[in-house]
Amino acid sequence: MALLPILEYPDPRLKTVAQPVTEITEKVSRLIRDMAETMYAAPGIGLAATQVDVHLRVIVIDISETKNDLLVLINPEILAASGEIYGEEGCLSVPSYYDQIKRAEKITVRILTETGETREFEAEGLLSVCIQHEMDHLRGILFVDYLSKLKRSRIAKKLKKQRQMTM
Ligand code: GNR
Ligand code: NI
Repeated sequence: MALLPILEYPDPRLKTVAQPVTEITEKVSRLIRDMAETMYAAPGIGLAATQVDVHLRVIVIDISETKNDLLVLINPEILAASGEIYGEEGCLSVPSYYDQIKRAEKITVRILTETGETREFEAEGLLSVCIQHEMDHLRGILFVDYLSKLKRSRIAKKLKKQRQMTM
């Protein structure tokens, strides 16, 4: 297992559009294990492959209190979306910044499982928000992209300053 470095805003690699997984190889399985380890260590409730500079449609999520309910989403697709929900979002690629973002409240998702089976399920509340946040990463979108240009430039400036201090 290995902890993977997480890209931080405004790294241009976070804008890369991820490619679908065509075959669940040993390499993909290792990526999933390493992403889970990285998410738990961060700690975070989700992680998209884009954030660790791998541009494949792979997501890991665990919104449980006990951190023992890992969800792996390969090639996720949203089949239906309804309602509206506002939640405070954060992102491991935008450390120490949080803001309210509007999302669909309920979604129907189709994924490929690690064993190569297609599965459909419904999600609402925090899980729904998290899936939408992670799926945005796969198309190169960050939650700060929904904020004003002014807010975004302030965030970029603050993160740059923070990084300078710790280097
Ligand atoms: O850890 C995370 N918390 C979170 C809180 C509200 C909405 C979305 C998230 S995802 C985030 C981890 C992350 O950056 N995933 O891409
Ligand atoms: Ni994120």
